[in-house]
Amino acid sequence: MAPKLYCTKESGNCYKVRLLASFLDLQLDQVEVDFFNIQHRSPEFLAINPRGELPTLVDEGKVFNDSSVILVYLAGTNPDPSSKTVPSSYWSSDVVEQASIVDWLAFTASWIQFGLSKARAIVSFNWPADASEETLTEAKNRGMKSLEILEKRLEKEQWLALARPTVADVSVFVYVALAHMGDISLDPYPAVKAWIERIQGLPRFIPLDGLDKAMHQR
Ligand SMILES: N[C@@H](CCC(=O)N[C@@H](CS)C(=O)NCC(=O)O)C(=O)O
Repeated sequence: MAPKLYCTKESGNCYKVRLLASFLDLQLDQVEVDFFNIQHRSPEFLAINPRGELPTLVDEGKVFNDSSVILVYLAGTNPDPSSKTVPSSYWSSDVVEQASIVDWLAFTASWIQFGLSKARAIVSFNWPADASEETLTEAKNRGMKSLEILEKRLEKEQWLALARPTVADVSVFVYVALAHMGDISLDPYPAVKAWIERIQGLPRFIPLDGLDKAMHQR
């Protein structure tokens, strides 16, 4: 049976999982959760993921509550479409290489989540509705700082870790590509823009369609 992905269509964190699944040619059974009507905080959903967050993946009784963890699980337990070797090239069986990938997953969880992702949620979805101008400014400043960090890295490297596409790139990519939805321009970051194009050129890339539609403009 295909792993069950609880997701919502506007969510970049959910898209990361769908993108990796496409790169790996994996089928997912997608269950749409009505985020803006707060279905993710219903007792039924909290019984699956007590954090009340999307995405959540359930595979043969195992539950994964976080996009980075889901990426590691899927990339680590499946081969690339072209090879029979597990783990796929999006992960590694070497612990030092794993650590260099996890470094960027941690960057996503702190810098991207509370910077570019938060600015997009406030500007384009009015989420949370009570976010102040100060909160938005903090998110945008963090977002721009994270783009500076990425720019320096990508001036020297084609990919974030291991000199090949990995879950590090999949994880960081989406909210960077959607920075404009948080009123942040990518024009000062040419190496970041070139990296976005490289990811979009990978075989089996799926477009951001639908993710780039705002429900609200501040
Ligand atoms: N660290 C989590 C963050 C997930 C997250 O914040 N998801 C959002 C949707 S994109 C959510 O469910 N937020 C709950 C809320 O705001 O009530 C991950 O990367 O999976």
